[in-house]
Amino acid sequence: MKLLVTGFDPFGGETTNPAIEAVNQLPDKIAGADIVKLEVPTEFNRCAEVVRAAILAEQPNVVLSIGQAGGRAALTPELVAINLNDGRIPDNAGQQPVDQPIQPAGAAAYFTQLPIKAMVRAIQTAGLPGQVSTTAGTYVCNHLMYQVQYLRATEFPALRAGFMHIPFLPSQVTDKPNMPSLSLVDDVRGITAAIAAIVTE
Ligand code: PCA
Repeated sequence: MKLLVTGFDPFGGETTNPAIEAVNQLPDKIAGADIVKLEVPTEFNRCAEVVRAAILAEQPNVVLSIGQAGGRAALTPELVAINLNDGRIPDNAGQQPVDQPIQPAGAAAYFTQLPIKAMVRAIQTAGLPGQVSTTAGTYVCNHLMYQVQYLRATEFPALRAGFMHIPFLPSQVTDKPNMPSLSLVDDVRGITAAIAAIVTE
């Protein structure tokens, strides 16, 4: 089995993104499955083009995308992606779509094919905070989760795909009062546990 694991680059004025930091530190094999790592730009549309090219090149069985969700206190596998771009802030290319469909002819929403409850149980069993999330937001993360599902619906029917948001790193919250964070070591442990659940489920 081969998993393509993607991580977003820093955005919104941050100098780091725990997503790509953690993805880069994942082992090359988890529970016997091959792990291919990919950095993706925090840009509407281009993030999906980069992932599509990697799917074509690597032919993964599973795509798991990771993004930062500042304010969350847990590793949160996402249930659903919705057909909406609504940026609170511009992306890294200066684009800020508001109230726009991602795919005008696409479904209103797609559910993940990943075993998100088993992933959450694995994260919790590793001694880390994990919860199912029922909203990936309306920014670039939801956009990428939706676009990969749209690719599955239109081009890669055998693919299973999903998304997981992770908290800020401690270094990102030094000046943010009452803001939760999780260490990079714990991010890597939690993502590894979640991937093992995908592989063995
Ligand atoms: N988080 C943003 C986009 C990139 C990232 O890591 C989001 O939640 O939409």
